[in-house]
Amino acid sequence: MTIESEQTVLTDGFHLVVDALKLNGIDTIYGVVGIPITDLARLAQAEGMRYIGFRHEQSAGNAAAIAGYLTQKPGVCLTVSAPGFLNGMVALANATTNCFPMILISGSSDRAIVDLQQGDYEELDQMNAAKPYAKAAFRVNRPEDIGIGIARAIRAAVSGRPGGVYLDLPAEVLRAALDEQTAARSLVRVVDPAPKQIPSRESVDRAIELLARAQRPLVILGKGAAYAQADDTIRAFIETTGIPFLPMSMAKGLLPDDHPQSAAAARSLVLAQADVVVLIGARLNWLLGHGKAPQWSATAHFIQVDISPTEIDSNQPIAAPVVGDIGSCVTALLAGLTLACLQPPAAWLDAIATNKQHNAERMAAHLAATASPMDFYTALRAIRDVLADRPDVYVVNEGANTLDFGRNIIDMRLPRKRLDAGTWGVMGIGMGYAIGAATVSGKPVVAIEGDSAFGFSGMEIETICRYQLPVVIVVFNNGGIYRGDDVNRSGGADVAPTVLMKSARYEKLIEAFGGAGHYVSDPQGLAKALSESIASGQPALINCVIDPATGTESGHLKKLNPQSAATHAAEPQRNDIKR
Ligand code: ADP
Ligand code: TPW
Ligand code: MG
Repeated sequence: MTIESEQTVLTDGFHLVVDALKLNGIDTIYGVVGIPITDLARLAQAEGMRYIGFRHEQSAGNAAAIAGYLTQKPGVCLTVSAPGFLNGMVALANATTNCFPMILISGSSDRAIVDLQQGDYEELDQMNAAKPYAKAAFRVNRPEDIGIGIARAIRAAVSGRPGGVYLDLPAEVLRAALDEQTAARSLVRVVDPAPKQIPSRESVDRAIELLARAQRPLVILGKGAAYAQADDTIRAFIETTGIPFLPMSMAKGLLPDDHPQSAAAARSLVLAQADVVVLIGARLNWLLGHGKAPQWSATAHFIQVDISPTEIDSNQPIAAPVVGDIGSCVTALLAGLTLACLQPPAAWLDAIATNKQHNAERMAAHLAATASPMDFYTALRAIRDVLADRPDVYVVNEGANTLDFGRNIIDMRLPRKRLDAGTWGVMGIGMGYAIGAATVSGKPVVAIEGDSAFGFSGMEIETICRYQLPVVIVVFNNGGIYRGDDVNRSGGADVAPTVLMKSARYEKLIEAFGGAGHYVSDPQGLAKALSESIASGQPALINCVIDPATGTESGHLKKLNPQSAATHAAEPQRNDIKR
C-alpha cells in the first residue's frame, strides 16, 4: 500500500523491510506478532512471503536457525519488543553457538524513552542485550537505511563462520514515510554473500606433508562440513585416501553410516590411537574431549580445515591449519594428494575393523533383546527399522538418553538429515527444528523426543497442526529427566527433582488440535504407528511408554556430573559403544 500526495508517492518502513528481504531471496519469516510488527507480518504475507506464526518466539527462532543451516540462507525470525525479543534471543544465541546463519528482527520501543529508562511500553535496550550472544547486532535508525541494514545482516549471518545476527527496528522507523524513489534506490541486493575463501597453497602443502607421514590417520567430519554442502568433494577425499572417518552427530549421513570407512563403531579406539587427525568443520570442544588425553593420544597431530582462523589452536596446537571454506579446502587437499597419502597401513585398518565388529556385536545383542516394558534399545530398534526404508526423512532428536541412544542406533544415509541438541546440548529445539525442516523441505520429519525435552516446545504442536506439516513426534515417555524412578530423599510427598508424570497421555495433546494421537507400549505398536504416520503425511504424536528405570543419569555425560547421588548399580556401562 502506498500513500499518494500531490507531488510524490510515499512508502514506509514496513514496505521497505519486505522489499529488502524479497530482493535477497528470503521467502519465509518465522515469528510471533504484536506491537509493533503485526503489520510487517501481514504485509510480508500480502506480498507473497510465507509467514509461519508460532506460539513462542524461542521455537520460531529455532525454526529460522535450522532453516538457515539447511539452506545456507539466513533464516529470519520476527519478534515484538522486550519479552518477545528475549524469548527469541535463546534461539539466536544457540544459532551463534552452532554456527547457523539466522537473523532475529525485533521491533523496539522509542529510543529516547528507552535510553533514559523512562518506562516505555516493552522497554529494553535490545541491541546491547543482543550483542554478547550474537555474531553481530545492528540497529536501523532511519527508513532509508533499512536496505543497507538488511544487507549487512545477511552478509554477517552467512559469510565466514555463520552465526546469529540481531537487527533492531524501532517502531518509528517502521512507520516512517519515505518517497518511493528514494526508497527504491536505498535497497541493496547482496552480491556473493558468502564468498569462497581459498586456502593458501602453503597451508595445503603442509597438511599433505603431515598426512603423508601418518600411520594411523583419521578424518573427523563436523556439522560445518555438512553445512558447507560440499558433499561430493568430501566423499571423494575420504574414498580416494581410504582414511577412516568419524562423523559428529549432525554430520551423520554426510557419508552413509554404513559406509565401510566409517569408524563410528570404533570411536574410543580411533580417538585414542589416531596419530594424524583431519578435522573438517568440527571444533575440538567438549564434544571431542578438547582433543586431549585420556580420550586422545597425547602425541596426535592435527590438520584443521575451518573457515574461522581463530578457531585454530583454540584447544590444542594445530600442526597444519587449512583456513578457508570447506569446499575450496577439500578440493585443494584432494588435488594435492600424494601417493603416500593413499590407503592407510593395513594394521590400522585391521585394528579398526576388529574393534568395529566387536562393538557391533555388542550393540546387536542389545538390539536383539526385546525388553518389556520397552527400554531405549527396543524402542529405537523399531524406529530404526521403519526409517531404514525412508532415508529422506529428517530426524530431530533431543533428550538425554533419548538423544544419546538415538544418535547411536538410528543410522543416517543422507546429508543434513539429523538435527539435534547440538553444541550446547540444549533442550527445546525439537518442535522449532521440526517445523523449520518441514517448511523448507516439504519432507517428513520424525522428532524423537525425551518426555522432558518435548515439554520445552510442546505447545508448537498446534503450529504443526495449523500448517498441516508432515511431522511425527515420538515422545519417549520414561516419566522423567533421565529416568522416572528416583525418590525424594526427605521421604516427603513431592516427587524427586528428575521425576515427571509417568501417566501423562501426551498423545491427547495433539488430538486437541485435530492431529493423530497414538499410545504404544510395545515395538510392534510403535513400528505400526510410526510407519502409518509417516505415510499419512499428517501431524501425529506417538506416546511411547519406556521403562522408567532404564535410563542413565545425564545420559552419556556421566563424567560431567560426577557428584550425582543417583547411582544405579544395575545400569549397564555403555562406554560409548558407538557415540
Ligand atoms: P560439530 O559440533 O559437528 O563438531 P562444530 O559446530 O563444533 O561441529 O564445528 C563447526 C565448524 O565448522 C566451526 O568451527 C565453523 O567455523 C566451521 N564452518 C562452518 N561452515 C564452514 C564452511 N563453509 N567452511 C569451513 N568451515 C566452516
Ligand atoms: C534449556 C538440562 C539435559 S537433558 C534434559 C534436561 C532437562 C532432559 C532429559 O530428559 P528427557 O530424556 O528429555 O526426558 P531422557 O530420555 O534421558 O529421559 N534446560 C535446557 N537445556 C538443558 N540441557 C537442560 C535444561 C537437561
Ligand atoms: Mg525422559
